[in-house]
Amino acid sequence: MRKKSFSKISFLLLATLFMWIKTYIVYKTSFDIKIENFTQEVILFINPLSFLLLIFGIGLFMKEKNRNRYIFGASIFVTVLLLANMVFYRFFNDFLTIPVLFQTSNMGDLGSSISGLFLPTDLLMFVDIAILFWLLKKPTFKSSSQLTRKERSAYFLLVAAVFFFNLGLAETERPQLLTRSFDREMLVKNISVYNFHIYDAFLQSKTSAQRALADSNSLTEIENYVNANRKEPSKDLNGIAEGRNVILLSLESLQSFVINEKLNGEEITPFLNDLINESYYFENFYHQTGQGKTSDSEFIVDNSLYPLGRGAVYFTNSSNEYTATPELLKDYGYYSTIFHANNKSFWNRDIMYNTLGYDRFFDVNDYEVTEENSIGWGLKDKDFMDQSVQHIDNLPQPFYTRLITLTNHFPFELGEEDKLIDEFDSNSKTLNQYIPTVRYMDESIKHFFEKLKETDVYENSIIILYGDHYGISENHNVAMEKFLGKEITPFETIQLQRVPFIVHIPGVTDKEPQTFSKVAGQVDIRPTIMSLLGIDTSEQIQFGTDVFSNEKLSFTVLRDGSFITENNVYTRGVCYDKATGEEADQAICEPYMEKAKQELNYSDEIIYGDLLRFYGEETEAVDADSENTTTEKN
Ligand code: GP9
Ligand code: MN
Repeated sequence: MRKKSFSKISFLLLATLFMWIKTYIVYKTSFDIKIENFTQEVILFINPLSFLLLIFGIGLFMKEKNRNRYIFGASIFVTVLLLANMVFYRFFNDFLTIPVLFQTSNMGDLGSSISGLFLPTDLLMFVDIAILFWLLKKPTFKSSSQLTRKERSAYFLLVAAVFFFNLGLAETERPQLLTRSFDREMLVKNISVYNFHIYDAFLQSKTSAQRALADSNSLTEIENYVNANRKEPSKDLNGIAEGRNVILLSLESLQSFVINEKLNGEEITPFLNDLINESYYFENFYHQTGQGKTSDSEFIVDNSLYPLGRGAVYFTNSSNEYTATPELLKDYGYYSTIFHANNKSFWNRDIMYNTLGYDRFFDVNDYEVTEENSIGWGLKDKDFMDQSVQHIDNLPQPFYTRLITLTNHFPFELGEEDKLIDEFDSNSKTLNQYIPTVRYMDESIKHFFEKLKETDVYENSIIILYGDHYGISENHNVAMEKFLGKEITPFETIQLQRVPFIVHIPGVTDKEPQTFSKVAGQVDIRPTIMSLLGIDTSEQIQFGTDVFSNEKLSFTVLRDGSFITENNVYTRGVCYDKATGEEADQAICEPYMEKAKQELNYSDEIIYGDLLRFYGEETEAVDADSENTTTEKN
């Protein structure tokens, strides 16, 4: 374009330049995007350009007087979008998706967490906006005339060229980029945070259509897969807890690295360490949650399905058909409840619990909550346990229940009187405070056991404890390195996704406790419970396996597509040797790569297509006309 053309779009170019530099600075300072080589750095640098030129370019269709105002407005919009991602990333280590944005009913309760995430330096994000505002009034930028058609075409041709150059480069670096949609870091790294949002919008419309297009045939392939991978439950333990109550303790943000660990000579989880010596304990057990955090863990535990790659299934698919544990257990006379002292609508729980078949949800209104017995997110865990046991004592038996703790939640606040161990000393306030809140949660679990033992419920129950998801994100790697005394590589990051999984069966595990090192994940919890109760689930569509089964495959896939096997960890496209933590030959991980992707995709298909609504229907069809259906299946 000639010089004159340039002057017509000088304001646009300036706005683009500002936003471009700003985005790159944010990439480098606020997101943890791993760059492995020079090409990747180039891709990261150029990736915001095509989107910015496009969105600002829309102004070129406007009258001169509106054009710069539009560009100014668009700058504010893009800045707010970027800032929203920055703030979200600070805690969740993840980028925003459309379903997450619609989880507005969570926002009100997030109060203390959100305000704690903003930093004074965030205001710097608006420096260029202020400059643009000032320039908006300057005559040099004001009186540029309309672009000719030719000039406009040339402009958009250039935008397209920039975009395809970027995409081409990205595809060579990362083949199949767009089919691995759950790996958001890869997408942002390669096509920019902005184009990622456009892609996310596309996925949103695609998944909305998926339910409408699904029919009972969609389930056949998945059923075949699940049936082919089904394992026999454990021979020794099957039915060992028949007819007993099931009590699940969902332990907020508890990771395995604190188990049997000390700070300044003091155990961080003394009670759990003792309990492990009277229980079955799995030291290589992984959480499999995504953006839905606690609610995702609940979903996995009750359904043995994976949560979604984007958004929280508790919000996006709360009116689906499921065959969750409460529903299955109803046939065996079980009464199902949830205990959680938070607003009932947080994570859309009230709606989802109904869908899953729970009989009763004891929410914040069922607890006596005062200023004295509250901290951070609400009722302190110890008081929560105390009051919950009183309710439990009055439940009809047998029951299936889950207690969801809260005190050990970011920002990990605790009153002086509850600090039973020192804070850690590092540059991360989060990790420092995490240690005493974990210690406090441990104390509250001890209290729970003591109180429960005073009732006649204890002896007739099995108690299963698990960490819901990580508490310390990768943003605190420097502090974690200090704590663990080793470098946090992508391999270690996966190993940090281990959460405790403890199965306590009074009268059984206290006599013969055992620690298992086989690889397992939250998806295995439901089949394990069912097997202990002696309930047959061979008709169910589930992705997990009874952890006590001898046939159980040592394989667990995480929601971002990373997976763990007996000897290896696969993450971010690299295969690692578990024994050394060093890179291993890719071929070793190869056989599991397809399986990992397939499981997640099948589970997604079930949820997006609401396929379980066809389940009974299909079985009936098989009974009525088995020959026909068999032909269809093949
Ligand atoms: C909120 C609690 C915490 O009720 O379960 O949710 P999280 O932020 O951990 O998903
Ligand atoms: Mn949680």
